[in-house]
Amino acid sequence: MAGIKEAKYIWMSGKMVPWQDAKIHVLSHVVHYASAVFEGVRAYKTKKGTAIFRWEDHLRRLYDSAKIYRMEIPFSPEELTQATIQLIKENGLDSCYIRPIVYRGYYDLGVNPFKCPVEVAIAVWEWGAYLGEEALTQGVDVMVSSWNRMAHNTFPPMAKATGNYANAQLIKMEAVLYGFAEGIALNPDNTVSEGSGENLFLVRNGKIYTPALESGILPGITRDTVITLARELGYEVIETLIPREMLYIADELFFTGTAAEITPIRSVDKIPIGTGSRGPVTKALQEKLFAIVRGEVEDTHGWLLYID
Ligand code: PPE
Repeated sequence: MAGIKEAKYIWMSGKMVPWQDAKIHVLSHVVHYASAVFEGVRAYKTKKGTAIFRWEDHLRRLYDSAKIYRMEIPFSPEELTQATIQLIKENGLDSCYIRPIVYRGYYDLGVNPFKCPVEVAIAVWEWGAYLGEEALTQGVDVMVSSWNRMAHNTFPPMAKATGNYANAQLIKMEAVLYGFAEGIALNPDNTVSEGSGENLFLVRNGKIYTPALESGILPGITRDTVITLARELGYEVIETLIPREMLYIADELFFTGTAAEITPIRSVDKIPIGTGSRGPVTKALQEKLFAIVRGEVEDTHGWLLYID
């Protein structure tokens, strides 16, 4: 049995394919040269039915990632939206993770990707808490990775490209083998970037800091959500370069991401952060985010796309 919670169908370039049959050729360009860009989105159960959180923003980032890699997505945003809604319905899921992926398929090998077809697949499945069930309340223990994040002019971090996750895997494997839940990578200039699959926030003296876009980060949709919500709660949010040692002396630290949502960090390199448990700012932001995604408060930003 697979670790992933299998659903019934996967959408592949226009067709609903049974989960077990959603296959590509082993000589597809993507397998050899990481020629793919993707997204990770969540749909939540609300009183008014299933709602996809910030779908348009994720879609925009998918087309942006493809643009950077000179890939032309052979479907319009409207087509991908309809495909996703239909897929969630046909799989009978009321909350799920959504993984659209755009990849170079089978035609020829060799680095030059241009002749290989650009194909699209979308999968949906149930995915629980990314860093463990207790992580959302108890927080996680993390380390500063010995691996750096890639520089902007190497593998552009703003593109959510599969190749970037070779670096992410080095960070994650090291952390896991050393007994930590996650690693935080520094940039080549030694400022802080992000976790292997999450953005990072820091609270100190009542102000909130997060690495700026030039810090080798993915421009996270949850990051943007948290910046918006924190400002609404009256906090000053500063996007800047963050030196490593700021991590250790933070009052609170937390990760953000579609999969990780808002996950508190309770220690870095075995140094307890603040009181060593989830802090009040982290908790307030979690409560605000969860109330919005579950449709419990008014969706003033138009962030929810109801599928019915
Ligand atoms: N940084 C990285 C490197 C990253 O992969 C993610 C998402 C984020 C930041 C947060 O971005 P956003 O989801 O838009 O707030 N990581 C995805 C899953 C990683 C994985 O497949 O594992 C995710 O959270 O969906």
